[in-house]
Amino acid sequence: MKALLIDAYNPPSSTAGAYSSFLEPMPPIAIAYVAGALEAGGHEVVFYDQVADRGDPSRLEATLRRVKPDMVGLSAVTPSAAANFRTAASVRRILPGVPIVMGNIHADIFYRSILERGLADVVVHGEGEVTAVELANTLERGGDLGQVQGISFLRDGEVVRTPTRPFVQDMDSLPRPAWHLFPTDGYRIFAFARVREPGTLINGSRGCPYACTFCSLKIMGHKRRVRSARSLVDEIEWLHGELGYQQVSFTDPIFPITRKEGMAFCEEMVRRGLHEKVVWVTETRVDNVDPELLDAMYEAGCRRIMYGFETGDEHVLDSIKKNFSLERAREAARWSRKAGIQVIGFFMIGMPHDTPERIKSTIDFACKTGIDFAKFTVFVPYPGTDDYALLSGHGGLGRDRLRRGRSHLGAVHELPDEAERSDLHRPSAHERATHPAPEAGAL
Ligand code: B12
Ligand code: SF4
Repeated sequence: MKALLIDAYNPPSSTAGAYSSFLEPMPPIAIAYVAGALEAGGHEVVFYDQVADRGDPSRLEATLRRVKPDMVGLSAVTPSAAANFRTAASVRRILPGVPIVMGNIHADIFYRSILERGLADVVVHGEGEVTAVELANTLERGGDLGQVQGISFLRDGEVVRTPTRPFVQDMDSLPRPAWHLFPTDGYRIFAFARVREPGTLINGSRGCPYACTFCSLKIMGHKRRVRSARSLVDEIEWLHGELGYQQVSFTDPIFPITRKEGMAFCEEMVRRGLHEKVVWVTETRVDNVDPELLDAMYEAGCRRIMYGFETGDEHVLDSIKKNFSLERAREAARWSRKAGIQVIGFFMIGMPHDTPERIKSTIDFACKTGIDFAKFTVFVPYPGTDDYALLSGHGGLGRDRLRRGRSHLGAVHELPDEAERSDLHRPSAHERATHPAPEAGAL
């Protein structure tokens, strides 16, 4: 069948406000993975970048009429949900009989209302590759959707959810993301992670064994599943050799997680000489690095590490269950910079146990820890997290607020302690003042 996958246009002002100019179209890796799987499964895939057309409704309509898809796929995280719903409604109006399939975190959680409101015909839960192919095969032959694991759909007006599909265990067996369908010069990596251009994203592992209270990444499970160094470096070789990319950015919540895994990847990069051709950046935890591993990472081409420090206050750190100490965070930053790797610090302002004093400690920590760039975002209690449950139970969270402020622009919740919501906005002004861009031209 012919599947049309759409990256829905989410106006940058709705996710980044005053920082909109930093948001350029970024590689849609979820869609690229689903596209790769569908192609490998024998289906034709067309990708429509609604972002490039800045949501122009006439271009969407022209594309739908030209492509005449048998199925349309959309990908909804919470901040992009409204945009996906708008696009879904247009697809429904223009091509009423064509099934709309929606995946990703927001669809996974709110599948019931999405189906009942007619915003999708099928919601894909969890990891999408195997399910997308089975679903396409089933739709093509007019088979029984009830036989496809890991989906929800409406039958006679009732929501039916099929049994959960087990996660893919052999990560090397996944087809590559279909980057060949996406223009190499059509996207840019987030400014703080951009070292060399063109760059794209790479996924080295899925799942996370930690349980931070603010984290909504449960969609890929608790058990971490890892690709082999060989498979990863094969992909980097392809991205560089055939598609011309000069940088890859890991999308994993944590990469590497162990020294063994990190060393194996670094050795393979050096063995194939790719360390001299491609730079890479990654996000990991401060308690997963040590000086020897960091030296090896630099040698293998790693130029920036993003650490989720989150806060500069020990009490808040404990309350969000990060399970490391501020001292360890300082050490990791020092070791990384000593190895020659720039440090990007992620911080959240306004977590449930924050107070004005604790927020000040976070800003102090960011200023004094010797990191290269600090990114402050206003904490958002995403659906599906412990913090969402906590704040909803508290009466401190209105759904209307979540709808308005879900993208780290403004607080959507009341803090149990004495901080005012306005306190949560100030630190973003510090961001560029105290932390110039890591490299000239990066921002
Ligand atoms: C890479 C990434 C991006 C990339 C690509 C996103 C994409 N959609 O492909 C870019 C840079 C574009 C991006 C942008 C944003 N992101 Co982002 N991103 C990530 C990141 C780091 C990795 C995601 C990843 O590894 N994907 C790999 C693929 C394989 O997994 P997946 O995305 O879950 O997709 C699978 C399934 O969900 C499913 N699936 C997904 N979509 C579909 C569609 C169909 C049709 C089917 C069948 C299946 C399916 O199948 C896929 C393959 O298995 C995550 C954090 C993390 N470490 O996971 C944040 C994260 C997903 N992003 C987040 C946010 C907030 C944003 C932005 C709003 C940031 C901003 N302020 O602009 C924007 C919104 C994007 C938009 N569309 O408007 C939040 C979402 C929070 C939430 N609960 O909703 C996360 C969780 C980070 C965080 N902790 O805050 N992001
Ligand atoms: S924030 Fe990172 S370390 Fe914590 S649970 Fe989420 S993915 Fe894991």
